[in-house]
Amino acid sequence: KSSLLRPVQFISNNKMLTNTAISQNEEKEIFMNTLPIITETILKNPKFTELPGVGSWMKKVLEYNVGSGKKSRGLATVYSYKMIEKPDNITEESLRLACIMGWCVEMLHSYLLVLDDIMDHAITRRGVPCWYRLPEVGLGAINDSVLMHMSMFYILKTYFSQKSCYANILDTFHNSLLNTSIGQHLDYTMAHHVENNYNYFTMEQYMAIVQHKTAYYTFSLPVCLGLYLANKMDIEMHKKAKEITIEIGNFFQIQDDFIDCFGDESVTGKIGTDIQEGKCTWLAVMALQRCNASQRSEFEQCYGSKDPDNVQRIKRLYETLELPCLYKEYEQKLYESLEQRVKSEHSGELISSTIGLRLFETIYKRKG
Ligand code: GPP
Ligand code: MG
Ligand code: MG
Ligand code: MG
Repeated sequence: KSSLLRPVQFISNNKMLTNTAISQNEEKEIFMNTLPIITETILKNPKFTELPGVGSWMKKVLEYNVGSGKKSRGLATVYSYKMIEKPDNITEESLRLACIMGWCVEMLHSYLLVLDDIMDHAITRRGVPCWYRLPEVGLGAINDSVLMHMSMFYILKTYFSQKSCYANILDTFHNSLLNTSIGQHLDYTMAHHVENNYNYFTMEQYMAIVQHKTAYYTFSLPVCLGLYLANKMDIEMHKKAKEITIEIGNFFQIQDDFIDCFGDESVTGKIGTDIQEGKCTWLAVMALQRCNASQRSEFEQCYGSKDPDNVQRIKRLYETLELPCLYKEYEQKLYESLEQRVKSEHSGELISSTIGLRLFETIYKRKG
């Protein structure tokens, strides 16, 4: 294991010592143990008990779409809460609520993935066929995603409506979804209306896409929820946390783009479609920045094509342009700059940088 991946040793004088005795696997297990509470609560909704056929369909939807996967976002919610909350306030009940909140983020994610896979013509997800590709599902998947989304709000209402931060929590979910759908709109239209004019594939445009479609809901949302769970309402603190989580979330999508092209399907559980779909990815933007005229014309000829030979030519072009190497360097630099920030910052900023570094460590060098 790389020495960079040692557990974050929290600075003891600011009482942010997290329980380093609990390994990441144990944290995941505790989180997983809360899933039955989620399923049970949803299925006990009178709307579903009154119509048992719909209830049993909902059960299938949840079993197939929620619970598998890395659960980065759900776990990030729990980590954030644990890091922000005063150790004396962390109880079994407060941790259970943090896990429930984490599952709400996971449900939002599952809801988005079901729709995203339809839009991206994806084939597999988490090692199994995408939900919409099951013969008994089809485009009914669109409605199933609405069922998941609304059930997420039912969970929030059941467990958090009596809390003073309920309105803030709802607002945070709504804002994240608005951002995500803005990003998804940009992602979709860039790929489908570009008409072989790759002048639109700029780094600025790319950053706007990924910040909206991924960074907000992947890391800003969990950290913001962690702050609310710990009753931290301070606007400045939220602002700082947002800045750093967006930076990490943007990189998370760069990794996703890299893995789509160069990842191992047996690890990622999904078959890449970015080149075929003509997506504005980090690799495509970097390639366009670095290629000469003949490489650019090859790119224009092959990109956005389903022909496996064209896809291979694009992959070879990325390699010729040394993008895998640049990617590794980028990741390393980001890690070092986050470490540096933790070392040099004070008070409010220290909290967000420390959370940022810890979250970054969970995705550093990820393969899936
Ligand atoms: C990830 O993009 C973005 C999302 C999952 C957001 C979807 C938003 C909607 C409003 C539906 P991606 O397509 O690169 O993800 P993946 O590689 O996992 O398919
Ligand atoms: Mg996709
Ligand atoms: Mg997509
Ligand atoms: Mg992707």
